[in-house]
Amino acid sequence: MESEIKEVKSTETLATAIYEEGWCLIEDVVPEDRIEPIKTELTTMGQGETENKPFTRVTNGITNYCASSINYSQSFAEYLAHPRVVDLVGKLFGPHFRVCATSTTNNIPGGSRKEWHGDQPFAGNYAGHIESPYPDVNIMTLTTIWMFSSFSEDNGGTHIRPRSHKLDTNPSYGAKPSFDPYPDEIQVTGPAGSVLLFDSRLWHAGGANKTDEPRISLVARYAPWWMNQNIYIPESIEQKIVNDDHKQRVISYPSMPLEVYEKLPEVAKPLFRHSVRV
Ligand SMILES: O=C(O)CCC(=O)C(=O)O
Repeated sequence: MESEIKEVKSTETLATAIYEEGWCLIEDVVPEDRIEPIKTELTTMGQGETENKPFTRVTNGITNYCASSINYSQSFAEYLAHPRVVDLVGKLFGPHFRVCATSTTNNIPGGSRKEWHGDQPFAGNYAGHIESPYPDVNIMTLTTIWMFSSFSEDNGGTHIRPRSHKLDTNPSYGAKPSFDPYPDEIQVTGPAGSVLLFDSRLWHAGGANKTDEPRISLVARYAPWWMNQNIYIPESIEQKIVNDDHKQRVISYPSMPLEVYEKLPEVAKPLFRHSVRV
C-alpha cells in the first residue's frame, strides 16, 4: 500500500506566505487522538460559570463563544507552543512574543455567514483599534484558528481575501457590517488538527454552516511583547477610559488566575505569563 507523504513547508516558506499572501495553513499540529477530547471541552467550557457569564455565549447547549478559553481548559495549551507554530511566530515577531487572547469560535449548525473584519487592533468597530487608514506597518498581531472540526465549504470554513492585509482599512471600519462576497475571496478548508494562521489585518469572515454539526474551533492571537493589550482586561484603567466613550464596543479577555497558570504545561507558560492575575 502506498502511503501519502505530505510536504512539510519550512518556516521561511510559511513566513513568506504570511508576508505576501497574508495567511498560511499548517496541518497535523494536534495529534489525531487528542482532537475529540479537546473538542468536547471546547463545546462545554465556561457554561454556568458566574464569573465568565458576560464573556460566554451558549446556544442549544453548545458554547459558541468563550473569551479567555484557556482559563477553562488547558488541554490545547501545549499545541499553542508546538515547534512549527512557535518557530514561525518567532520568525515574524522575534523571540519575545505571547498569546494575547484565546477564544472559542464554534460555528453553530444553521449559522449564517459572519461579517468581514480584521482582528484587534484592526477591528474598527471595537475599542482599542488603530484608526483607518492605518499606517503601513509590519505585522503586529497574528490570528490563529485551530480546527477541532475539519473546515469545509459546507460547515463554514473561514472566508478570507488573500493580500488584503496590505490594504489600509477593512470593512469593520464602515458604518454598517459587511457580509457581501468578493470575487477574489477564498474559503479556507482543512482537516481537524490543522491551524490557519494569518496577519490580523487580513479581511476574514466565518462562513455559513449549512450542516447539522457545529464547526468547533479555537482562536488564539499572538503578539510581540510591545503590543499593549491592557484595554482588553476587564476593569483595567484603559478599558474604563474607553468605556466613557459610549460610541465604542468593548471586548474583554479576562486575565489568567495564578492556579490556572500553574497547571499549564511548561512549554506553554512563556506564552501566558504576562496575563497572570495576581
Ligand atoms: O470562525 C471563523 O471562521 C472566523 C473567526 C473570526 O472571524 C475571528 O475570531 O475573528
